[in-house]
This record gives sequence, C-alpha cells and structure tokens, in this order.
Amino acid sequence: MKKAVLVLLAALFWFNSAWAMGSAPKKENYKVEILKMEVVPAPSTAGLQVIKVIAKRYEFIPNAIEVKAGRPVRLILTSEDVTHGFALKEFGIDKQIETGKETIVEFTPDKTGAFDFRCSVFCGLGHMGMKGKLIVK
Ligand SMILES: [Cu+2]
Repeated sequence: MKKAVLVLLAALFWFNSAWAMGSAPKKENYKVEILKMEVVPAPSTAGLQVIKVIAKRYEFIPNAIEVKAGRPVRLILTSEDVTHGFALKEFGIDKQIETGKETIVEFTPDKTGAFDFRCSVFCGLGHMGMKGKLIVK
C-alpha cells in the first residue's frame, strides 16, 4: 500500500514538472514595460575652434592665437624638428610635441585676456625665447 502511494506521488511530481516545463508561459511573464528612456547626447563640438600650430626652433607658428571665450578649443600641434613642449599655465596645459605626430590639446577658455604659452622642453640655445600668446576674447 505504501509503495502504491509513493509511486502515485512520484508520478504526480513528474507529471507536474513535465507540465510546467512544457506548458506555454503565461503571457504576463513576458510583459516588458519601458518606464524611462534617455537619449544621451554626443559630446558637443558646437563652435569648436580648431587651430593648427607648428613648433620649430625657436618659434610657434602662429605665435599669436586668437580664440573666443566659452567655446571649446582644439590645438593640433606638430613639430618640424625636435621634441618641443606646449605649456599654457593659465589653463593647466603642458604637453610634449613629438616629431612625426600630431599632439592634440583641448580646453575651453573660461576667461578673457592674453596668456603666454611657451616651449616646455629644452630644445636648444633659443629655447627660452620660444613663446607666444593666446588671446581670448
Ligand atoms: Cu624648447
């Protein structure tokens, strides 16, 4: 008698799990609600001011760069001879300009005025005189 009950229970258990696995899931299990959708904007390049600057012993060309305040600036720096540097202390910039590649400096000037930039890598006897001005209007 006990054996018959066990067999019945086992059969019920099997039937139940087989039914659960094979049965079609209830529709509401697949209900997906979109509560919030955000559109993430790409970084803004609106008004980007792109300026190419050549560094060579012992000058920057151009040596006066004029930009507008509050708009992003991208300087594309290249060297025509040896490794130079581009230091613009007022905006916390100091980058090496290696020969044979472009060095990119990006910043947004948040104040107006004239600010000195200079070579920050010793490049020869005229190194100290290798400088220019950033004019932010
Ligand atoms: Cu230098």
